[in-house]
Amino acid sequence: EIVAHKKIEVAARKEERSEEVLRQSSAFNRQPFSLREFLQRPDKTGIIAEFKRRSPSKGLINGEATVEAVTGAYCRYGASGLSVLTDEQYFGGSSADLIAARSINQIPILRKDFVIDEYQILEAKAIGADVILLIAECLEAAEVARLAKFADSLGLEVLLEVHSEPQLEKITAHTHLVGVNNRDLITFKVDFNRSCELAPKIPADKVKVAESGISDPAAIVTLKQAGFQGFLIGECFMKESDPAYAFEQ
Ligand code: IGP
Repeated sequence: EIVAHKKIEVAARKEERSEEVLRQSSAFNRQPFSLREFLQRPDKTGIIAEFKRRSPSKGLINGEATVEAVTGAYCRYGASGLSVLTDEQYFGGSSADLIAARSINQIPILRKDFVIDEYQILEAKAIGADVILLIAECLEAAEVARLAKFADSLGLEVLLEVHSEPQLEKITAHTHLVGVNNRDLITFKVDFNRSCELAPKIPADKVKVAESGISDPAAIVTLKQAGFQGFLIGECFMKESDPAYAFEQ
């Protein structure tokens, strides 16, 4: 259903703005930051801090916070990377949010959206993103391979999100990071052990990212022991009136 909706949305945007125009945007020619590298920096926390106003599972999370204040503070408190939702329909995000985050932060930014088409990867680059998300649940193996290769050719890193063991077969040479989503995208249930179970099965040359439902430092310690170097956290910060203060704690 999400995929069908995205296809319509992307087709409309293609009409509005040609690939040529995207390639001419000033951000298109900047040198992207490497999330892989930032996640390994000893002076950073390994946290990929997310800006998310609402979600299908939780409804409104934070309607007040501004992207500049929140991402700027995430960055100062040692986030290794930022994740900015650009999906409007389900998450209340936009490209404008990512552009705003880009304009003030010098760390990698993940464009968080449902990517199903090369056009969205060109858009990601044009708005200043460094990393794209590919969700194994939404894409065939051949589609993951094609989209990952395209992103890699533009110098963007690819985070492949998996939720079950068979999806690990969709990992390719162009997948730089593998994220295990603890939240089931259909039932919305968070099963924290998901990350720990799948970690040993992820190829050793990929940087491992644990996603969703992380809300205490003890969980991060456990996940680090399981081999994770990245921790994607949204709601735990965003549900506070001051998301960045939550990060500092
Ligand atoms: C963040 P949480 O539980 O900390 O807010 O989770 C992130 O993992 C979650 O927003 C997410 C997501 C996604 C959102 C993971 N995969 C795919 C949209 C699409």
